[in-house]
Amino acid sequence: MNGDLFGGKPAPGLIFLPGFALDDEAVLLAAAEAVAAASPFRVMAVPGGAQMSAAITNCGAAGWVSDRRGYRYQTLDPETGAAWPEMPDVFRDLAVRAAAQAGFADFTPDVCLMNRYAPGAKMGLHQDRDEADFAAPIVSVSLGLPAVFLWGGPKRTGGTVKLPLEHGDVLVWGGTERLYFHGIAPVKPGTHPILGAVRLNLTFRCALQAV
Ligand SMILES: O=C(O)CCC(=O)C(=O)O
Ligand SMILES: [Mn+2]
Repeated sequence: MNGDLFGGKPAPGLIFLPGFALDDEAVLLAAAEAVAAASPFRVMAVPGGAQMSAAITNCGAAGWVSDRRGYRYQTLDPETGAAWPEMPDVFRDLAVRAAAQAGFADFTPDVCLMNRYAPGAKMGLHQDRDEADFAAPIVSVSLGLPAVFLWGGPKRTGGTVKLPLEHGDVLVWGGTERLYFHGIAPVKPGTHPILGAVRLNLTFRCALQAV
């Protein structure tokens, strides 16, 4: 499936499902809007004090948050003081199907982080390592403006391969690559026919429970 994706360069462990979310785009976007109406997108600070460039919100059993004290999951939205919105069924179903298609049959995510990028916004190379369960994979859904996914390796150094992502594409990674570094290059200016000048990413993980 990964074939010639990277112009012949291998991207072991990264499973690319082009257009996998397209059939569900309308229900996914309606559900995302409902989540954001209850727990609005906000820009969080990172431990060094700088602001993240993507705005975020969450749904599910807990939400990923960042502030000067560090990164963590918490069951209450610090902005509303209430529980994060429940994960919409259409979100969970899509993530379960994508993971199964990628070879992870028993994945049931308990959290979904939503990242909203305006043109120019990016996400530096990082590992997803705040979850209790690294046995579970990560499912990442791209909607709206295109972006370039940077796929590294187990160390921050060593370079990245660049994967262009379009509206409806889904990535899955796990197993020995679960902690590989990855990021998003600055989003180019543009207008998506449905979302406008926005890239929306849905990242599904098992943060609290074992699969
Ligand atoms: O926006 C993306 O595609 C990646 C997001 C990501 O890596 C994260 O939220 O940890
Ligand atoms: Mn990540």
